[in-house]
Amino acid sequence: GPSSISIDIDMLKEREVDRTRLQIGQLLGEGAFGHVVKATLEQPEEGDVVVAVKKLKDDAETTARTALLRETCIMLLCGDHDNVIGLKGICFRDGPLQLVLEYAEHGCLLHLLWTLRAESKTNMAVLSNKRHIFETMMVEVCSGLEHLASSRLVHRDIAARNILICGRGTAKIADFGLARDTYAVGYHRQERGNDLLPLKWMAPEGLKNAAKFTPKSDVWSFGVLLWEVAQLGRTPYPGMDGADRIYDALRNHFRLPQPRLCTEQRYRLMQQCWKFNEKNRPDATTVRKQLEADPNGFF
Ligand code: ACK
Repeated sequence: GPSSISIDIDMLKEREVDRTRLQIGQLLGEGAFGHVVKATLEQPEEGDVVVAVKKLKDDAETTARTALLRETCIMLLCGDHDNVIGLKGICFRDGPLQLVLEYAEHGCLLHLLWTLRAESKTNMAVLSNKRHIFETMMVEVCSGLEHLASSRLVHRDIAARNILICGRGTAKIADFGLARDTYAVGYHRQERGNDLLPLKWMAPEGLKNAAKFTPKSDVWSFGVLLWEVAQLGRTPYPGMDGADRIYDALRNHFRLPQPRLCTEQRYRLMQQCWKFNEKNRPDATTVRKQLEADPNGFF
């Protein structure tokens, strides 16, 4: 597979955490090949801190192990940014590989949107009251995307389910399970037959075989994320399934419809993100500036 990314063993050692410093707590969630558990990391000097630990399932196969190692490498290459979930350390000695991640106390954006939708049914005012919170989160995700692009990384799975909300409501990009280093890899084929690919968030160049992903592919997905926010966490393209079907629809100029809860201007921004040719899409910086210039685009 396209696994030409490499990191130095010293980069791992620098970030090593002794696994005996972790007190494992409750399960936070399960992904395709691993679990995420809440834990306390003992830090005698700075004080203990709550973290999220990502680890493989006990029966994980080689492909899953490789995937977690790849994710580790990507997070190391990415480096720290306020709007990317932080890697606090890595456990790799005396047991299976584990990632120690910054804990997001408010969970994922998708769940917040579902809660907001439920609240808005009895009280429409919550939408205008909370508008600025969600506008700010979208600006923050854009800042995170700018950082990824400057590190030549493509996330490939930007979606409300992968935006985590930390203390003081800061939005952070999480789950680098599908991320790629475009500098080292550039071109790669879609993993055919993998039902778990986020087809409804993927740019056409990602839906096609032998596709080239660029940071502009993440801009497409960001447009779908804007749509998810305006639709309070509804699933895009209901009833439309299969990469070929979605690709054909996009090729024929079909796009997600304008949500009721966003302005014309905000919908035009989404449409810019969904230009078929990636060269015609704005970059994350341009998208962020447009969001900042239009602080009442949602709800
Ligand atoms: O949507 P969730 O509740 O938030 O379910 C997923 C699950 O684990 C599998 O990824 C949750 N999760 C992942 N990383 C973190 C984190 N750093 N802090 C809190 N929850 C997390 C995620």
